[in-house]
Amino acid sequence: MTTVGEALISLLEAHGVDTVFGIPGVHTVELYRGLARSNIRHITPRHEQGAGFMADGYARASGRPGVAFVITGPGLTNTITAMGQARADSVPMLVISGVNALDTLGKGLGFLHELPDQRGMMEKVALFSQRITEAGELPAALARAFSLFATARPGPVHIEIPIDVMAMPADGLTVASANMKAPAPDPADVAHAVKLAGAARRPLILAGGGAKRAEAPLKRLAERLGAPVVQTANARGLLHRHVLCVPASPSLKAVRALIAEADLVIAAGTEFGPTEYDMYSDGGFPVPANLVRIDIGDDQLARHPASISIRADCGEAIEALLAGIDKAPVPVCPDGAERAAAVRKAAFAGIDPAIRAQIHVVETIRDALPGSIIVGDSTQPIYAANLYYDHDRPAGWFNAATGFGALGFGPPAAIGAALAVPDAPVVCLTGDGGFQFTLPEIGAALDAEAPVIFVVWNNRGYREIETSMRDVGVEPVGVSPEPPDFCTLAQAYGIAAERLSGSNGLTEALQRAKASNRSYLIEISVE
Ligand SMILES: Cc1ncc(C[n+]2csc(CCOP(=O)(O)OP(=O)(O)O)c2C)c(N)n1
Ligand SMILES: [Mg+2]
Repeated sequence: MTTVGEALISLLEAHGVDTVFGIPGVHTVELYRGLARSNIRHITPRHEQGAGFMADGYARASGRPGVAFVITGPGLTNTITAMGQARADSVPMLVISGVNALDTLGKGLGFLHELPDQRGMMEKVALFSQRITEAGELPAALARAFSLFATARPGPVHIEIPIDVMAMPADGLTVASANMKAPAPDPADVAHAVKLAGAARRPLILAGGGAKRAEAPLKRLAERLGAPVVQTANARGLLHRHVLCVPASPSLKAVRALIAEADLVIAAGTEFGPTEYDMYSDGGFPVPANLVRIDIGDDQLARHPASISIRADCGEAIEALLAGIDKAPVPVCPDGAERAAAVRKAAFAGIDPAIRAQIHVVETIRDALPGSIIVGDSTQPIYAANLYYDHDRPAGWFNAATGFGALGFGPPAAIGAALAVPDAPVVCLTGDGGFQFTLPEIGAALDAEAPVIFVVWNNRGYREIETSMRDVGVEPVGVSPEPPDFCTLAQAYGIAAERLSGSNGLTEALQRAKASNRSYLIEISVE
């Protein structure tokens, strides 16, 4: 006999899942019956929030959905923060949890791990939450999740399996085919956009996280139009060192001026979120007159109306635009590269010198470890580089400092990234405060042989928050939690560690870390 739990594992394998992040409990032991015999690798974090963030980092680094297995009740509530982050950043994540036996649900009898309405709670954060009440429902539920990940803006999905259902017979279940084809761009919309491009003299491209796997067509479009490419944090790594690359926040004055003077803006895979476009809450983002939006999500397109809304995968839509542009008399903007260079210079010059020094720390990491994935937490050098920083690898720069902004994201997300892309060096850059949220996950990095280099920016407290208090005349309170001795802690876990005074010697320390081929911790003691 095959049980539902065993069938679930086979179906996940059939959907291409190779890793799950989870903490088992009595409510999920039946999920592990099939796992032990499968080709799926199981990674055990130290807390379910870590499972969610690892799944997130895995997905962002690889483009493949991240999967978590958690128990009902506290296992799932511990995962919600990571699901909130995945929802905000459109990250494909499948969370599979147990739930108590079917005939006990909703009665409030006080069974172990019971919540009043687990699915109702999950529906508020997940794209959908579905309970499996009999074996036959499982293939379609999974197909629904994987199809959504591929054909709309992705996000977290929750499937719960009651403990009695997990053990039920499920012989003969086969995988339900999921529609994985993203909507194709409407030819009339594309033709309309090509016409606008034909009339434009100062075109510009805004690239968001939705464009990060479309570097080749994006580059061709930028070059064909002579259009500077402004990038949100989630797009960084595209067009590294290209003459048209503007790796700078659309909240910066100089970048906004460039956008304001554009007579055509093509926005690819960006939600115009205020933490990117209005970081200083001054409402000064210039709404472009001729705006062509490309997005895979119709709900997202509806939120910010545009002259033309193209619902499609960014890469496909850009290819379609290029095909149209090649057939039409569309001019190349002759001074795009010149204007991009001027804006890069002005944007960087407009940033406070202390923040520029923090950007330099991130550049030092990039240059010491070419082609690395840098996963950030909410700490000063990450905020700084989100303002201005040109990463050298598409999909190689991500953090939770924008959007949902969950502190503690960095360490587990970096572990997920390292497991997803084993040939890239992976660096987690975290502050002393954020690191303490998820510090025990360094143990999971060691177990999983994920050679993450943890770089801790230790300024002894929640400095960015302290600054925010001082800026508005609030006497700082609650912002100086004393950090532990991170190096001794790392060593207690069996992880080599070294402390630097400032960032001097960072390059050499990173090279030692990389050469060790294991997890490693570098503490930057900030004066
Ligand atoms: C879950 C969560 N709690 C609280 C915050 C608010 N918060 C944002 S940054 C920050 C301080 C982080 O301190 P640290 O990691 O040391 O970075 P620093 O600002 O000192 O560089 C806090 C408390 C948050 N973003 N997320
Ligand atoms: Mg700090």
